[in-house]
Amino acid sequence: EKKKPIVVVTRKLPDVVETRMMELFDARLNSDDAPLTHAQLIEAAQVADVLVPTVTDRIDGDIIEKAGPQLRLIASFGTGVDHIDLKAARARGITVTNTPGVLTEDTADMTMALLLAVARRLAEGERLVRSGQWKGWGPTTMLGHRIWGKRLGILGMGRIGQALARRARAFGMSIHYHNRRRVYPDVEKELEATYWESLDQMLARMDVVSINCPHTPATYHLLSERRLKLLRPHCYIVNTSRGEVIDETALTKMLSKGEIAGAGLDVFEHEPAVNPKLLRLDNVVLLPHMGSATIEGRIDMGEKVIINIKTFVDGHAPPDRVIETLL
Ligand code: 8YV
Repeated sequence: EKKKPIVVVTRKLPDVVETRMMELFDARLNSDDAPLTHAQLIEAAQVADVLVPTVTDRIDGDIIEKAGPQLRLIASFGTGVDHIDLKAARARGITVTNTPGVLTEDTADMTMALLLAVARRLAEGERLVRSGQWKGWGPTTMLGHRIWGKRLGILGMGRIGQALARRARAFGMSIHYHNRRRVYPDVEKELEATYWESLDQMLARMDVVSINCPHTPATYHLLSERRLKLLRPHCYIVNTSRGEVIDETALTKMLSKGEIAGAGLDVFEHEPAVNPKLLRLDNVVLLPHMGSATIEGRIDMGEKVIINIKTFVDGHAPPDRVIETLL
């Protein structure tokens, strides 16, 4: 019988996923779920045929350089691949895969939840009730803004952007988007979406802006201080993509000064660290990177990782190979 590939998994995954991995592979699991240190990741890369990292493992050039020659595949548990040095992997002939598609709807749900939460002051209201300070209903207390009839600008009209657009339309919002290229005409038509070739011009006209693009060298601080200043003061920002796409320091400053109405953030520039000034603001809703955190989604992600590994070790092209030049 062929020797089973050594698959090193860096974090605790759902039981069903781990059980299946143990059946199929020589799986080395991390039962205590503590993120691996840089040194531990190097050790892992020296024994693994396949490495299964998550967003919390920075697989940099150093780790890839020190990996043993047996490491052929990095099958990431997640869709974003900004934690992996793709160039270094390619230079070493290591294939990289991710798990696109299965967390689209969950992430779009969470984006919609954040959008509603920030515009309708959900977290603030909840804090008020819990504090015991609620003095009762008043006609002018806890007023937010309606989202019905408002313009949503989606930055990044991929799978998640489109799933968000479908939801937002059901809530009566009009859809605007900026993307490197226009989406297919039938998709644009279905979403009744307006394409803005100029991001700057779109930003200046929106009521809500949602970040749904990946973090790549081209999107790092895409919402720079200059661009944030184009937003109108009543605009809300929602981010379920990656913190690095927004200049968090500039955003925090503008939120404190009321130059932007509010923000719903599921991701941060230096996770798990959060700018302490953000924590003091009432007009923000802050979540601990839980956009795709559903039991069903995590199992689907695990299954996708398994299919990618299995296909690869059987000598075929894995379905979710990441090609860095396409990002
Ligand atoms: C995951 C994510 O929780 O897939 C992504 O890109 O950010 C999240 O959905 C995480 O990445 C798992 O590694």
